[in-house]
Amino acid sequence: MKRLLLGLAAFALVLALPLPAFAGGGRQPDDLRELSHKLRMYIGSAVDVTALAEEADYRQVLNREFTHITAENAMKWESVEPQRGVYTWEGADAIVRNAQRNRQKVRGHTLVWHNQLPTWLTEGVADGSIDAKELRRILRDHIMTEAGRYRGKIRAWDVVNEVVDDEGNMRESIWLTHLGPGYIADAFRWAHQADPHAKLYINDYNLEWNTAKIDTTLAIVKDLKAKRVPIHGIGFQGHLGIQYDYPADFPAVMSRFTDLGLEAAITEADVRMVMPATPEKLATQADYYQRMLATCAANDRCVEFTVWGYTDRHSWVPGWFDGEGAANIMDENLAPKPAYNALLSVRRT
Ligand code: 9MR
Repeated sequence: MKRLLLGLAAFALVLALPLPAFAGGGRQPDDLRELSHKLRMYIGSAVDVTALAEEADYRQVLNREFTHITAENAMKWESVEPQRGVYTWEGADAIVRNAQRNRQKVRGHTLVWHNQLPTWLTEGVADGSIDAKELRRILRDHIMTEAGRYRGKIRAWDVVNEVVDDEGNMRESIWLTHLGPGYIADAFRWAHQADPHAKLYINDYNLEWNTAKIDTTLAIVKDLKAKRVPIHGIGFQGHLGIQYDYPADFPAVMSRFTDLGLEAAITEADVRMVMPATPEKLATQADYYQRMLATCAANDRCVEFTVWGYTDRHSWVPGWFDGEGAANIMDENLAPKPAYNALLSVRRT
């Protein structure tokens, strides 16, 4: 009897101890690569091609921590074909090679966008020297050439990026204006022809919460599927800021897309703040990051969580939002911030 009581007391003591944060699989993972394996999903980062070439510490942490990468700029049209017919693949090739050496999958970003187009193209369209028929041929060639070059080396392509505006209209772009809305289906078909095994995505920002954009994007996906166009994935960029409420409906929004049979990815996560950073702001940022990753981990069809750069040393945020910054999970010296540790505590639910 005494033994039984002692046993019960010991059991009660065990119950009273705080559970480790990573309750599902015992101890918390040591780094994001281990977390990626435990969650059975890819954890990625955007890559700055200059930093990859010139900063050994940046390269080392990138290759240690991540199981997926996206070229931040090196695969965009202006980077790969700055003059008509003159291709500059060096940056994109270096990123793909580095990924292969380090057992990282690659997200191709991006085949069709309204930004970072080469000037020969935008000026040619503006001055009428490139007409609609030629423009369509140019777009086809671009997709076939780039997706073809990396055939078999890209897990997923952002085929079209940001094609819906914040009011929920089809975005005004040279593509919509000159080719009509059918350019989207064309782009997916061409990409599939060029690389039949790549998962083909539509990708956008504010899609975590903007209902007008969500509804239009859902309508586009349904229309493409009805026409048997090869579309496989929905990308939520995940550019958040702590001065705004966290988009609490995000899990439900993601399900509306995955219920259509798409896979999902969070493709460009970062969480900016008005500077200076304080411990409170960094704690809020950590919470936002954790909730984004948890949203992906809770959805069986969400396969990838990628941050838009992993260090505050290289971030698009200060250059775009006056007075804002500190959006990434490591600081400028590559020391983990609270957000990094918060990610490590996420588990599958
Ligand atoms: O991070 C990219 C930055 O270096 C470029 O100057 C910018 C140009 O438009 O594009 C940034 O990346 C964007 C991405 O390609 C698409 N979604 C929004 C990202 C942040 O602007």
